[in-house]
Amino acid sequence: MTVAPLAPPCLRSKNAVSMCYTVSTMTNAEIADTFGIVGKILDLLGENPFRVRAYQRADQTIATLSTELRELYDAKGLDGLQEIDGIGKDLSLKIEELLNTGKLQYLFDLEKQVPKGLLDVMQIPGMGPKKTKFVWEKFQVESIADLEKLAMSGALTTLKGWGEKSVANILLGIETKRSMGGRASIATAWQLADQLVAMLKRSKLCKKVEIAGSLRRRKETIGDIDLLATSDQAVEVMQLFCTAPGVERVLGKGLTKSSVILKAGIQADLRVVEPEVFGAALQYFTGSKEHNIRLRSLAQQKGITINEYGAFEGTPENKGKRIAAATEEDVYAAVGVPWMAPELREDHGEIDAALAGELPALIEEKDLHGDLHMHSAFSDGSVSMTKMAKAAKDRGFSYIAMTDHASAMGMVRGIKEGNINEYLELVAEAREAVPGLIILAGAEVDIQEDGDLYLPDKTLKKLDWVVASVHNRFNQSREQMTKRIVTAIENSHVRLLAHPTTRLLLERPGVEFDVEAVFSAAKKHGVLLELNASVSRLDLSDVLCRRAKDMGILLSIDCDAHKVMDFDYRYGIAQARRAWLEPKDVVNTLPLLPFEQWLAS
Ligand code: DGT
Ligand code: CA
Ligand code: CA
Ligand code: ZN
Repeated sequence: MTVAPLAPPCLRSKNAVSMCYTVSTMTNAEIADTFGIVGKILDLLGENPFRVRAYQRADQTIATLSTELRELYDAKGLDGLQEIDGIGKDLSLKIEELLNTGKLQYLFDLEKQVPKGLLDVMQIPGMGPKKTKFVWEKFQVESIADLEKLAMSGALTTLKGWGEKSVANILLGIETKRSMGGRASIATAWQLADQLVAMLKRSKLCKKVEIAGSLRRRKETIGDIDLLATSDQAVEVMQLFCTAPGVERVLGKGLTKSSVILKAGIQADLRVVEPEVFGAALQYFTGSKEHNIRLRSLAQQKGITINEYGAFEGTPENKGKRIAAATEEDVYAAVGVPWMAPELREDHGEIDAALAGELPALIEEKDLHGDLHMHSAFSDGSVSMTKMAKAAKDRGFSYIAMTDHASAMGMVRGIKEGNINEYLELVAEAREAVPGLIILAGAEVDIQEDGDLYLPDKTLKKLDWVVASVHNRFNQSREQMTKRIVTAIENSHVRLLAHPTTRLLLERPGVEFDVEAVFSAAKKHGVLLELNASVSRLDLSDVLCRRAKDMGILLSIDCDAHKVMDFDYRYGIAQARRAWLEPKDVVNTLPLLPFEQWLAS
């Protein structure tokens, strides 16, 4: 085994004699992924479920951590790492090894025990570790292609525990994975981009560094990362970028533009431009393409040409005079359009709105005053209600709803008819322990197959706040699913429909229902629709949130937190802004008193 160097070799240039960058050998995203893979292999090998779970949790926790492990480790060593939820001695040592060497011996040893493609196989919905192990041992399946061939051959349908329907689902899963292929979640891309930006800034080689492209527009999935910089040492910048620790291979290295594939599998492009045209370049490379086309055609009507070098009178080929380029504001102003937030730039009517002076006053994270959907250890959360409540108060909230699961599914814990009083007592304890925070006693109740809720009305009546959501039987017909959800909305106790489509970002498409029918029912019965801000869901999508807003339906932006670190609203707020949401469209922007009035109304 070759050991990676502790830090990349110092880069030297004639006017930077002592330039040496200390950079982390691995990003949080890469370390999280490493643990995720370990968890999957252990699962496949039939290891102790607690160990499997420990790695899965470490994956999730680290992927959403707001501090860099490198910084934490440099500041406080192993102790600092162990302060993170779910990171004990063993995992902290593994993080240390990854930070210092970029590798994990334990994973090498595990990888020898399974074919690589099996990990992809296990990610196909319906192919849990047991089934994956089965097709591996019985049919020598070692890749998705093998699995597809096997499923198509019909050999599986006759087996016990498989059946035609589940095989059809597996084939659908393979198809879905293929069609979603090639894009990364915003969380992954954002973290990797921030790393690259930080490295470029630390180098002192660049004056300005900005994220552009779909990531600046905060799309939920990202095709590739686009970075833009100004520098008078472009050659050194290109060298630094192409040898960054997260780089797997270099696709192209030029004087002012380079493209690399990161170890995480995402492409990143960096362009260095002249400072005088930075605004024009930022506007151009932020896109979207459709927005730019619309802006350019508007410019054309005024005899102006816009490209990545600026706005020109006439055409640049005619030596037209450059009238704007330094800032984005200047470029838009040259066409008579007010600047607008990147999240709006999708050619969804934003240029007309800007011209009419009717751009939305987009919601910001600081507008939120509460959260109406979260879990404690009473169901599948990892900490007590009091701990969750304290964390909510610490982040400045004045009210929350505690909404542990009430579900018939495999979950041992959670709210049942028989333990509701015990649950309410715990809420009372949390209220006492965290004065100054209003805690609604709530539940996230399963919508059963026929639309009935898992808890009877007499139990629901004891709660302050009822959230309803679909957690199983995703394959019902569109008609059945519509009826199922509408029936739940009609239950007078229900206040919020959580993660309405049930989709998992990049993993599972949402269920099918008649959006008009469900949204109209929500409006009619005053039921809130959720923008579930958990980055694994981001449900409703931007398009559906905007539809809800346009129909005059109130939304609630909730983290669906299962642990303290889940209170991260970045992605949900980004999604809300892409949906043109303003504070008035979102119920949990209400300060406490108006919220209480709304609740009572
Ligand atoms: P992605 O990477 O698929 O998530 O989406 P974007 O929007 O980041 O697309 P990308 O990386 O191909 O290009 C970045 C921006 O550069 C894009 O939003 C607008 C601009 N751009 C790229 N190619 C073209 C083009 O052919 N025409 C125009 N008008 N703009 C382009
Ligand atoms: Ca891009
Ligand atoms: Ca690109
Ligand atoms: Zn939940």
